[in-house]
Parts: sequence; structure tokens; C-alpha cells
Amino acid sequence: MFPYPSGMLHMGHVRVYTISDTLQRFRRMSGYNVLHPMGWDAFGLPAENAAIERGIHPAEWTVKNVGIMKEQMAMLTLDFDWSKEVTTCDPSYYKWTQYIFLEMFKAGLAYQKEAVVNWDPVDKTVLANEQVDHEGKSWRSGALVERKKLKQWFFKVTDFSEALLKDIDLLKNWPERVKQMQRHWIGKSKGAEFEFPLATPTDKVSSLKVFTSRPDTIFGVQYLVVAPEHPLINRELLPQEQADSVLSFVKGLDKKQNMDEAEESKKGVFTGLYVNHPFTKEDIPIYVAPYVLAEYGTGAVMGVPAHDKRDWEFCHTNNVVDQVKFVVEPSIKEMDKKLDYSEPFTAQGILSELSGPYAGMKSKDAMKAVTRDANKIGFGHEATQYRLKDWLLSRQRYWGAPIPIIHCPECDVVPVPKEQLPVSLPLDVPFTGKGGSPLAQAEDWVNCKCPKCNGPAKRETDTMDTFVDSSWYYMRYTDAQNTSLPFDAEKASARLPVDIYIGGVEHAILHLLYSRFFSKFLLQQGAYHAKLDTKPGNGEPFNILLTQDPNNPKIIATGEIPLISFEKMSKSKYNGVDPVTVVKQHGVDPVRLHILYKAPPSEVLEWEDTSIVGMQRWLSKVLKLAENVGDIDNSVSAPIPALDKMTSEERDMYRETHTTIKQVTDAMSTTYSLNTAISDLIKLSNHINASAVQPTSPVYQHAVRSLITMMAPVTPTLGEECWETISRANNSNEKSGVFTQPWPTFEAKALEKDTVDCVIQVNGKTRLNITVPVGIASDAATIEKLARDTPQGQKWLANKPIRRAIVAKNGQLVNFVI
Ligand code: ANZ
Ligand code: ZN
Repeated sequence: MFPYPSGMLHMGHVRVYTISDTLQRFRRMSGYNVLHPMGWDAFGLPAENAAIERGIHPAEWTVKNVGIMKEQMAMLTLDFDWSKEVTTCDPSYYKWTQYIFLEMFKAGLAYQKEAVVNWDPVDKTVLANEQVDHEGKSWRSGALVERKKLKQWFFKVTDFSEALLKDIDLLKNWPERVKQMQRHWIGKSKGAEFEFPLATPTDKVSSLKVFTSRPDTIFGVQYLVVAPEHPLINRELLPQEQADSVLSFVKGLDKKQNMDEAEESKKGVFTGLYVNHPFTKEDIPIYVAPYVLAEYGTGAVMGVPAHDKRDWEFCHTNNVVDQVKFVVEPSIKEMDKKLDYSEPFTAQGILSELSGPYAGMKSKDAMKAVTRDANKIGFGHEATQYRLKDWLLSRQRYWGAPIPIIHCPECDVVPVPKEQLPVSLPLDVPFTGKGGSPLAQAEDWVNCKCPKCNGPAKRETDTMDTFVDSSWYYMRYTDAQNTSLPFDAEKASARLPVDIYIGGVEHAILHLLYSRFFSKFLLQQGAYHAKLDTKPGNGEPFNILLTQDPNNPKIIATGEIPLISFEKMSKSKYNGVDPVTVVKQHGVDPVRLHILYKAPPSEVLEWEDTSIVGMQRWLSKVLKLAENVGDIDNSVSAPIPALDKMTSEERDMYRETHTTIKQVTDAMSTTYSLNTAISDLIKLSNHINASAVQPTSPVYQHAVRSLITMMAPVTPTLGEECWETISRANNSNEKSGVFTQPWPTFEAKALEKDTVDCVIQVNGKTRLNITVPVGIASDAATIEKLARDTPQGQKWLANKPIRRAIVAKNGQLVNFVI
């Protein structure tokens, strides 16, 4: 994941990029053609804040930061392909972001509607959530922030809800937890939509639709509740006696400092309207309350206080009914869950006496029956809802990609013709933090000609959410210099999907979901080549490896990650551990090693540098081993003897070397447990150090060479240095450097042990262990002899003759029956 150019890499970045650099070096050595690109998620609020606070232009601030961070990356020996660099705030990039927006617009997937924003009444400007403090006050003016409705741009992500949900199953290499988070975010819910007829219908409105996931509770409906934004809440539709109080209640809600607070509140008022219950024929009151969300379902619910917690609370807060009607009871099996009338019973069960013709049915069957009967009388039908909402992408900010739209008084909304892209940001604008977006104040820029009628028109002054930029950059990497398209389909399909995508788990939902949406859209548009279909994860953008972010808060109850902006996060990360200082102090290789050794990628890394010293010590030992080999004249030419020609020490060292090759290869290519790979490498170096095998032995040289080759991806500078050291005595092509060396492969034969650890049982009871040469492991008579030679064997076998010997597991278990 590319970074936001805040001006300084933090430890979280260092970790993520060290992992990817290590893996890419390993893959290259293994013969792969690797693309390891880097870029900058360079639009966003902090640059604009810097402009407001310090008078630096966002562009200047960003360019400076990119320069600093690039140097830091070089210092960390991160090997990126800079020829593929993308910078999202560069017109050569955002031209294509705008192009994709227009494609979406053409496909009907970008549209405008009203939505609520945070409004600073003093500075008269829209605030991002990050600019509103926990008391609901503006970061700059300190004024209490208000809610205001503005017409804004949306992407119709919900058109892809089912595809985004279903195709999670194709993502074989995604962590299960992340897949679960995405499923939950999409939030598919099955149920029914019911349309209650108004008790006094008018020609303007005659019914009220609700979505319910529990049609089986239909007999428990005691009132209906609509969201404050529901069209029913309108002076013309409300009875006169109630209109004033209802409208003033709803208006009062707007003053609530933040939206969460308003939604949390279970307060509500009666609208004066009733619906008729088609099954019970009763008249049922309609309430209005903010706990019902305008954007979910139909913006209205059937209130079933007996079986829904929110309805229960609402009902009791507002004294809606005298008696709660319980229409579902625990089934016989769940008698222990006995009905307690002091709280709602929210599980499924058996329908009670109060459920009319459905009494006695199981919830599951009743849901079907009620929906079927509702269908018959024209009261409703089956329905599916998704929690996923359309993506509000417009921002009333300067530092983002301008939305390429022109508003014409004659022609309405007109897309900017593609040949006029990019719609560039004007540079000379006021940054005051007051009076709205700087773009809206740039009159020369705003006023333009309508592309359709050539009359005077105005540019859209909203810019795009930075998540738009980052939803397709990985595709641009495959063809970063393209000047006629976002990317070439052939080039993209040759590379995509991304094999390994590494980043913080805080992006498990939005960034990854939006990216999936973009790749599905572009695939549908045929921008991708059909070849992609034959690849795993059809149309899905990448396989991921997410790192756990230690400073990332979690909602304890659900384990979910709350949505916090990346910018806000990065400042607080690893409070004050500056990677540059740490590298200067300890050297880059020990820092890289330490980071990878402390925790596997999926776990939290707590930074503390006490054990870095241990890593430094290990590295000097490895350098010593390289010197031992470098001192030998003919280090390369001497052939490694056949297994049966090796001394037993050589045989052990050879086995240890190849076992390590196997394990490290496995960690680098499949399990990504780089921490255990490092401990395997440490073990191998300890073995070489402790062994009696001399540096003159080709087996020793082979072991050291393998060790250094395998360490190189993790510790590139030490790798190169050691390689030069061991190659100094000869003129072979090894001199060209460790990264031109092939990744070592293991010989299966070398892993075989020449002894077997044999557990000996006597009459089925384990009595002793002996080590026997592989050759005799199935020879019961010889094993018996060896066993009788030990004191334990003498004790348990005594002088008794063996009646039967059972040899199992290739001699690892022998049972003597005496
Ligand atoms: C009656 C009922 C009875 C409900 C019961 C639940 C339990 P999920 O499963 O998350 O989709 N609901 C519907 N629209 C809503 C809105 N706009 N704002 C707030 N709540 C809304 O939730 C579906 C349930 O959430 C629906 O089923 C509805 O309450 C409520 F024993 O209807 B239920
Ligand atoms: Zn026009």
C-alpha cells in the first residue's frame, strides 16, 4: 500500500515495506519477473491544512515531503522500481482518475444527491470528520459544528453489493478475518417488505413501506416508526394538530452535535397518523424517531417491542403502549431461555397464541407463510437488503482531483469532454479555511463555457475523496507512463491481479472494498483483457497480507476496526520512534531484521529496541563465517562430495543446511512467517559455528554460501558485503553480487537422517529410546541386540526370550512381546 506523503516514514511504513522488499528480493532470486512499485497517495487534508496554517502551497508541501520520504526509503535499502512511480496529485495521474469518473458517470454509476455534511457556521465552510473534535467543535473556529444538507456526488457501489459479497469466496489468500469484516460491512439481510395502508389515505400518500428481517413477528407490530428525513414528515401530509410539534422535534434533531448522538437517541414523537394492520385490522400509530435510519431499507420500520431491542427501548422511552405483545416464544428445546417479560425476546422460536393463524409454527416456517400470505393480499413480498451504502465521494476541499463536471443553466449536468482532461487545479487560490472551498472562490476557474451549448457555465467545485485515487493505482503501476489511457489492457492483464498486497489492517474494509468495486467496474467495461478470467481470483484485484497496526483501536465487542482517517493515524503511530534515528543508531540491516523477527506480519509489533543489539551480534558472527570462507583459496571450484562420502559431521551440516533451505523457502513463499525464517537462519549459523567441519570443506563453504544467499533478502547490505567477502579469492561470476545468485534449492535426499530415534515398548508399555542406523531400522533382531546392550534394556527385557516383535513407523516404534 502506498503511503500518504506526510513528510516522514513511520515505523508502520518501515515494517510494511521491509516485508515487501524482503519478499520481492526472494522472488527475484527465485527467478520471477517481479514488479515492486511505489507511489504516493498525495491528495488529502493535511496538505491543505499546512497551507491554511503555514502558508505553504499544498503542492509545494507534498513535493517536499515526497523528496524526504524517498530518501528515507533509500536509506532503508528498499528496492522499488521508480520507473513505475505514481503520484496521485500529479495531473498526469489524476487525468485518469477523472477519466474513470467519467466512465462511471456514463455507466450511470456516478450520480448526485443530497447528503449531510459538517458545517462550521463561523468560518462558513464544510469540515471533514477529522476536523471536528470530540465535543463536536471546529478545529479552527471552535464553533459548534452543524449538520447541513448539500448536493453531493456518489458512486453507486450498491449496484455491486451481491457481486462484492459473493466473490469474497474467490479470495483464497485473504485472511478469514478480513473477509468476515467485508461480509459484515456489505451486510446482506433477507426478509420482507410490507406496505401498510394509511388509515386515512390521501391522494398524495396512501401507504407506508417497511423492511423487516422478521416477518414472523407481524402480529407483534404495535406501531410504525419513520426516520426524521422520511418524506412523510412534511407539513402537507401531517395532521394539523401534530404538524408543528413533529416538525419542531425533527428540526431540534439537526442541532444534535453529531450524527451518532442523534442516532443513538431513542426519543421520538407521534405523527398523528395511523396505518391499518391488514392481518389484525387494528389501527397502528406512526412515530418519527432518529433511531430509524433514512438510508437503510425503506427508512421506516414496523415496531415490534417484544422482539427487537431497539424497538423495546423506544417503546419504553416514549411510553408508546400499555402492554407489550409477545408473539414468539422459545421452542421446547430452549425452555431454559424462558420468557422473561422484562426484556425483549429476540431469538427465533415458536409463534405464540397471539399470532392468529400462525400460532404454533416455527419462526422459519412462519416467515415464509406470512410473506406468502402478504403477497396474496398485495401487502408485501420477499426482499433483500444490504447494509452497504453508496460511496459519497465528493469533498468540499481543494487538494483533490477536481470532479470533471460542468453545470450549465441550460443543459444541467454536463461531463467535461475527455479531450479536455485533466481538469487541472488552479494554483493561485486563497487558503484561509473560511468561506468554503478555495476552488469555489477561484472565479476564473469556476466560470467556463458549457461544452454542449457553449453558453456560460460553472465548473463543479467538489473534488474527489482520496479513496478514489487509491482504488486504481495498482492498475496504473502496470503501465505508469501511458498517455492515452489509464493503462493498457494487455499490460494490465499480464501483471494483475496483484500477487501480494501488504498494508495495515485498518484498510481491511473501505480501501479494499472500493478497490474491488473499481476492478469489477473496469473489468465489466472490458478495460481489462479477458485473459484475467483464467487467473485465480477472477476480476479481484489482489491477494493481501495485512499487518496488524498496534495503534489501531478496535471495537472490543465486535473486533471491528473503527473508521479513522489514514492521515490521522499516521501521526500517532509508534509515538515518536523515528526510523531514521533508529537506523542511524543501529544500522539498517539490524533494524530490518529486528522488525521482521519480532512478530509475523499478521501480529502486532511493539517497538522496543533492546534486542537489536542481539541482531547486531549475530550479523558480526555471520560476517566472520564469510571471512572464514573468503580466506580459502579455491572456495568455489571444490565439488561437494556425495552424501555417502561425507564425514558424519559434514553429513549433519549438509542436512542442517538443506533443512533450513526448505523451511526458509516455505516461509518466504507460502506462510510468510518471516520471524521463523530468521530463527532458522540463526540456527544454521550456530550449527556452522559449533561444528567440527573446517572452512576448507566444500560442505562448510556450501553452508555459508547458502546462509548468506538466504539472508540477503532480509539484510541486503550484509548480504552483498558477505558475498564479496567469500568471493574475494576467486574470479568467478559470483563477484557480480548476491542478488544475481539463484535462490538455493534443497535436495530431498539431504534431509534424510541416517539414524532413527526408536521408541521401544515392552508388552505395549514404553520403556526406553535408542538411536539406530537407518539401515537396520526394520531389523527387529538387531534392534533387540542394541536394546539389550543398554542398562534400561537389560532391566525390562531381562533374560526373557522375545515371543513376538512388532516394528512400526519405519522403525520409530518397536514393541517386544515377552
Ligand atoms: C421488525 C422486527 C422484529 C425487526 C424483530 C427485527 C426484529 P438487519 O437484520 O440488520 O437488516 N430496520 C429496518 N429498517 C431500518 C432502518 N431504516 N433503521 C433502523 N432499523 C431498521 O435489520 C433489519 C431490521 O432492522 C428490521 O427488522 C427492522 O426491524 C430494522 F423481532 O422489523 B425488524
Ligand atoms: Zn449548456
